Amino acid sequence: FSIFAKKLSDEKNQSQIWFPRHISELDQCSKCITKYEPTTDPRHPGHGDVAYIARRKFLNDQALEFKFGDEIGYVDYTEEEHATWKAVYEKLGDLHLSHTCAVYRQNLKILQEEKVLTADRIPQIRDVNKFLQKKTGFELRPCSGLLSARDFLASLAFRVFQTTTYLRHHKSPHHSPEPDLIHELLGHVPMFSDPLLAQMSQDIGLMSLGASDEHIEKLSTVYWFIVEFGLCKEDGKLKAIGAGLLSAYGELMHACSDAPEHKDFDPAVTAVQKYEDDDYQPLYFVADSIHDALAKLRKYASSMDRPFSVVYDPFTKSIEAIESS
Ligand code: NLE
Ligand code: FE2
Repeated sequence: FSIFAKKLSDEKNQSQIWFPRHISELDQCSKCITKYEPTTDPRHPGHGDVAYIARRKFLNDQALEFKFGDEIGYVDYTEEEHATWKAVYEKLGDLHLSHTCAVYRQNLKILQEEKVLTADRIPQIRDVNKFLQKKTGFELRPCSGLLSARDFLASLAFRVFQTTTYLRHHKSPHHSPEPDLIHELLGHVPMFSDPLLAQMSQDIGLMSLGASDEHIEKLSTVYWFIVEFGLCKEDGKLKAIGAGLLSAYGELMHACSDAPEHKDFDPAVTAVQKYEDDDYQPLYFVADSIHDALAKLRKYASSMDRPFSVVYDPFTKSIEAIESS
């Protein structure tokens, strides 16, 4: 028995699953998974649209070049892309006031007042990061598509959010089964501006470091149901906290209506629930509040056994693994 936590010895480190120890090592966490690509999937609205496919590849290739420490370049979005952004932004307008949680509404308002989000122009990631740094220290890092759950969650441990830079196809602006820049900006950014939600996302990230594949699967399912598709109750009404709802007009209405099933958020139950990644969810989890969801998640974390715990040092942006005694 020792009252001092020991650092993991190098020998032990080698038998462990690799994970990034410093924010710069996220450069090794950017490998993409091919799924739902307009080049190969006939269900994709951009399937067969040569110009869209080329544009998407150009933006993805640029994102892939990004390395830790680089300044994020300004992207010259096309008028068509600005128009898609505007269509989504304006259509969501009133629904954002009636169907979203207070945290979202407050932060959206600040983002609009500070002109970080405006209807006419797609915001630049570099400018959004200035705002987020001031609010919670979160930062968006360009990535070139879907990442493995392990890499994606590891980034969250450092308050880094891997962000797609291409836009959804203009033919279907109001729902996209895959993430795109509009979803990242309208769904995630206002929520990452909130200290509790930022902490919750980082906690899920920290829990994932060096975890078994089975635990990664569970954590990514919890992430899916709370950070992407979570609801909460406010004044007896269902309100969205999940980014996947906040950026999709139809599903936002659907989720808060009586049509789908609603269950209380309980991480242990949520972690093994099957989900839909092509269409609207048939089932949503409802938290009492973001605060309550965070408390439940922290309790759940203590039930996930790992032979070590991790400590994040925000000054050096690094992780220390502490062997359990
Ligand atoms: N359904 C969301 C949208 O249309 O913006 C994207 C969800 C990504 C997981
Ligand atoms: Fe997302």
